[in-house]
Amino acid sequence: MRSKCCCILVFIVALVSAAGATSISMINPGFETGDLTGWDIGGVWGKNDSVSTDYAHSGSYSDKIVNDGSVSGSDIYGYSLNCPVGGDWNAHTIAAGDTLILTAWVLNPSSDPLKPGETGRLGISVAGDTSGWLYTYSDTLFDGTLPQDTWVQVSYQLTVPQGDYRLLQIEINMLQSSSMSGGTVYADDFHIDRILAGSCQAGVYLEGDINEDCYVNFQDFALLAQNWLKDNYLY
Ligand SMILES: [Ca+2]
Ligand SMILES: [Ca+2]
Repeated sequence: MRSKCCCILVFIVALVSAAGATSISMINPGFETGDLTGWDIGGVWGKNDSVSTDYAHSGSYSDKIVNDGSVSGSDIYGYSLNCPVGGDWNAHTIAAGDTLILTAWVLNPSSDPLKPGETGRLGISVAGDTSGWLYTYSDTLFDGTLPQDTWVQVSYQLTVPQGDYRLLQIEINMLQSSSMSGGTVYADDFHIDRILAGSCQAGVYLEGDINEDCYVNFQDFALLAQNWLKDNYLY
């Protein structure tokens, strides 16, 4: 009886381990505090952005990033930053080789639509004790061609490079074209998944996982048994 329980326990542990992907908790990912808690720390981590009730993908609030019509310097873009691990330098939760998948929902409002030349991206920044900062950004994920008044999900992923890097912040930004005024985008419901390096989700399969479903079990054995003692050594 005891050995049977042990077998069951080992099987459960194997299933949990095989899951591989985990969500990284964020502070206020849907802006439902009604302000920029978690996003705007001391007014430093955002620009031309605010929390709005104009639109919401879920709940009552979303992030509003505006083009304020400025045409020079750092005023030509708006952005919002979040530190998913609380900006904790010692939070060694994100290891080199892990893959981070950042998703968010964005909306192009008919009341103030994105203008030609305005582009939006997602960003993931990692940093290390000795490696310094690494800022990475997606290609353009949305622009003036985005359907109006419809929430669209956008996604960007990064495999953390080897070294002492770990995740520190994520970002959404909108860059306006020069001499262009107007154009706003709303963003809501950010989410981050981490895929562990060496996991099945990262495309690494255990030897014997013939059908590559992340488990080595009787399904794989059945596939093996189908051809047991057969050969296709052709002359
Ligand atoms: Ca919301
Ligand atoms: Ca399998």
